[in-house]
Amino acid sequence: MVKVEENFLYIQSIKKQPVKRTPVWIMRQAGRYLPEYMKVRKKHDFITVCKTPELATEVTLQPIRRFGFDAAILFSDILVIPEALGQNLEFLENHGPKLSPQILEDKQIQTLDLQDIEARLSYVGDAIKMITSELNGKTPLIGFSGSPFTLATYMIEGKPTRNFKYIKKMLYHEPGRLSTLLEILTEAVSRYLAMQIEAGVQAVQLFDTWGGILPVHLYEPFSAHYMKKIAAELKKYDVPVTLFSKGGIELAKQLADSEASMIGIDWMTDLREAKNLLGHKFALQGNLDPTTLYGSHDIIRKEVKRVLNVFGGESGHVFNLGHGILPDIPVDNVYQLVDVVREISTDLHS
Ligand code: 1CP
Repeated sequence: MVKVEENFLYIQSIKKQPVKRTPVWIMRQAGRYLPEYMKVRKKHDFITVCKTPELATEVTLQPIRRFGFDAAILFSDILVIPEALGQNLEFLENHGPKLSPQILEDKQIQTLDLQDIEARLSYVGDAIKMITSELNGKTPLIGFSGSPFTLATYMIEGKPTRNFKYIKKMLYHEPGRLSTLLEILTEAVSRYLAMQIEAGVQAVQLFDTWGGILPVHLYEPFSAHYMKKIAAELKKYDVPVTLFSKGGIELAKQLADSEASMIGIDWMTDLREAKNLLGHKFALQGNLDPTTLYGSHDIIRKEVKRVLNVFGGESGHVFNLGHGILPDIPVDNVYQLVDVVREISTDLHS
């Protein structure tokens, strides 16, 4: 069993223990808005960074060194699972990820190979060991995966899309085929996250970036159901699980009967309403609108205050953005964000 450090602010707040201030980290904190990340990327392509433990360690630590965030997140991508299952993965400069061939027919689903998936992803375990050794008990490391539904969108569409035509066609015309794929992905994700926990991550997060394209009544059977299965599967490890869904309170509500410790709240949702509906059972993470970070320091202060006031001096909140940081955010504004979260939340907790 992996020992969870009791002195991590991030873990204490998830457990609703008293905290001296609100912990803060930001989704996509390692990435293109950081000049030191771009320096690494000038020399190495994205997949090479993910697959080389020394490089993955370096970029995971970059935002920790700069901002002293209260949690680090493993540098990797959700699409390493489809690749490990047998799809071909490329990241085309300025066009985003491409998976081929698209998964459209039963026979393509049958070629997906769950056997030895941990071995094909062993570079992730190696990176985790190196990162936790560098962090040396000072900052917890969060492992992650995409949710089965979000992974399925990329596997079926093959590339980023606006209308999700292929997966929605499958959803309505071949729902059994989509469920078969989601079952395979549920096993892959559960085993992958168990491997990450055994390698040393102190928490895990499931990103359901695209669950919000489902009509509300289909969110439970095609996305929430599988996320809950994974959270239940990981219960045996003493490690907090966060479920992040993007698509408003109606989706977050459908995670209420899960065995997760924390629910990630997107920027479209009223955090106060989320707290009223979910806060008695879960810690909440979020939910500053990422575009606030284009604003002046005064606007950032005002909006951070609004988010922090929802919890006041209570524990059970991890400050984050309501989705990933955008690549052209000025670094200076991230310093302002971290400073004001620390200053205001210290006052609220004193
Ligand atoms: O340098 C580059 O050009 C690559 C840009 C990049 C980065 C920095 C991609 C390609 N992925 C990542 C890292 C990443 N991805 C992390 C770790 C870094 C950190 O958080 O500090 C994480 C947690 C992810 C997760 C991820 N990848 C998600 C879920 C979270 C979210 O933001 O919604 C998704 C949907 C992806 C797919 C993906 N990977 C990369 C891109 C550009 C995309 C989005 C494609 C699209 O628009 O649909």
